[in-house]
Amino acid sequence: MINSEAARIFSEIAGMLELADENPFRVRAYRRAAMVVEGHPNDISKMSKEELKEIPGIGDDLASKLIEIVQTGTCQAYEEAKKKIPQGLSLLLTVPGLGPKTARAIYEKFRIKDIAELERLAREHRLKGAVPKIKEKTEQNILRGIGLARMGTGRKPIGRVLPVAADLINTLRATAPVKQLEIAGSLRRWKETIGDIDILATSKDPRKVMDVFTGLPRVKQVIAKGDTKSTVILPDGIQADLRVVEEGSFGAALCYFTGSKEHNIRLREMGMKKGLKINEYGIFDKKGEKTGGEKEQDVYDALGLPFIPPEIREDSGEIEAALKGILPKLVRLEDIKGDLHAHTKLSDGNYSIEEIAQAAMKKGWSYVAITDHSKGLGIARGLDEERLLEEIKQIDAINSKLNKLSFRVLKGVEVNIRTDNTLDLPDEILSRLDIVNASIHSGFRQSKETITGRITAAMKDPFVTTLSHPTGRLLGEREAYQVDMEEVLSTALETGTAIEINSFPARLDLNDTAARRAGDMGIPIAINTDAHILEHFNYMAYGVAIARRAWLEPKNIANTLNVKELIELLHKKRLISLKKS
Ligand code: DGT
Ligand code: CA
Ligand code: CA
Ligand code: ZN
Repeated sequence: MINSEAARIFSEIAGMLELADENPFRVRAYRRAAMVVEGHPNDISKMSKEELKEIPGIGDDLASKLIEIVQTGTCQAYEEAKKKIPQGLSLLLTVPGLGPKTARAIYEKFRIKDIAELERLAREHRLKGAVPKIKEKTEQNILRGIGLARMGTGRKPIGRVLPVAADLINTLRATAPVKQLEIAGSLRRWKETIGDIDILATSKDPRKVMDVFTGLPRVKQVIAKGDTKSTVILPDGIQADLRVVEEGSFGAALCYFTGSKEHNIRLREMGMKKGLKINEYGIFDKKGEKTGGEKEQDVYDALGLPFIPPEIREDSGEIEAALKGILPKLVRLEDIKGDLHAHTKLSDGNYSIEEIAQAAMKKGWSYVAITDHSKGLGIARGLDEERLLEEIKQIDAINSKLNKLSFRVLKGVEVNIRTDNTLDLPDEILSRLDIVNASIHSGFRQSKETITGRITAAMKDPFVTTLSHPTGRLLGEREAYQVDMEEVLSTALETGTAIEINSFPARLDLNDTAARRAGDMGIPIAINTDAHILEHFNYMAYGVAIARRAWLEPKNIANTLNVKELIELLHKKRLISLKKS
């Protein structure tokens, strides 16, 4: 998210001002701003200046700088501050945990030119003793900081990369002489983490395209610049490749650079068996004559295959299915009829039930479930029985107003699964709800047996309709807790509980492989956004992409049903348990 990038810039500015012995109040203002921006739950790139100014510690000036950072990836104040201190020193300030005074002392002693040099000095214990106040512990901290900074240049969660790529595409379309322009690579396949952005273009003036691309203000570093291919580093350490290809090769190149590599290799082998050479330039017959390559479909046509959607090009059975004519009809965003997981300002969301309903209607959906947290989640102002009953009343009132619009607000809750296997609210109240999402928010470090036991116990409750974010992972932040997925899935099947694909970009939980397994087993899957602000409804696209990567069709997805069918499906277990008792 851009928040962490903005926070990093502010904290570097603070460090540089401090070194320049500037007004300590300004230094502190930047430090504080870095902290609140980092911790802010909303994406600052989605906020207006007025909204930014409402953040404590952000005044008019800092709000303008945030907008500048969102738009250009940097701000004037940062660039100017950097000019005032030596480059080696400003590099040292980017190492997390290395304070400005220590950085200056190290710089003055060693005149370091790059981070690798600092790493070597710390590893060889040459800082200790040479620079006052540096002890062995400080050296260890520096090494840890360097490691952290490196992690920032590794694979990135798709939610952090896609908005950057979309922005880049828009800018290139507006400012570079391009004809066709497409995203390829893992991003087009919607992999959950992205190594780098791959963009393909056609143009009458490839050189000019390269000039524009490498000269964009948000480009932090140009790694390579050629006549038809360039590589740059964008804010947040995101790397992007741009290639300009011949129009007659665009389709073949798009197929090649979309990958995956494994999928490409299969296509090339199949081509060879037919006496065809298939590469990024096109399709060539035995005589070496080009027979196609302008359109991506040319490649599949040459092999007698239907179009294979990018999301499943992983050589995990898609070629065989295509040959047999049994490719899945993957679920599309348009198939989704509503969202079964959203938070209002009664718990930790930012909007009212009405505002959420209006936003869901605008998406073209016919229902949305209000699922605030239950009381156990104190930090999220979780609802107790009394406040939940009050919310139910409000929803009833809103629904009677919305009746004519054939839109329904579903009554729900995100009930906490406690560490002792019980649910946070009694069945009497759960039974009054349409949607009960059960989820784990505590005890992440418990054993696999314990956590699996908690989840399966929750699913055995007749009123729990859905298991939410089943593994609790936060991409790049927190590992999944230990859980026996196979047992969770078989319990879901036995009890008739739906499993969620949580679309929040940091979660994407279930992931594609587990979701594919769930679909194969015939478990109903709910693709939910877990919206806390209205813009989060846009995250549905990520969840749908995970479902597509999991080979799921509309029939696998509970929230492609209309509201009546949906409730019938999710309440089947209630009827069964009623009959039993
Ligand atoms: P990433 O960037 O690690 O998330 O994953 P990709 O799939 O975007 O990989 P990348 O950027 O290295 O290359 C883009 C595509 O180019 C890749 O999906 C397939 C194609 N490609 C790259 N190297 C090779 C190769 O050695 N052989 C074949 N057949 N295709 C390749
Ligand atoms: Ca890539
Ligand atoms: Ca690449
Ligand atoms: Zn939630």
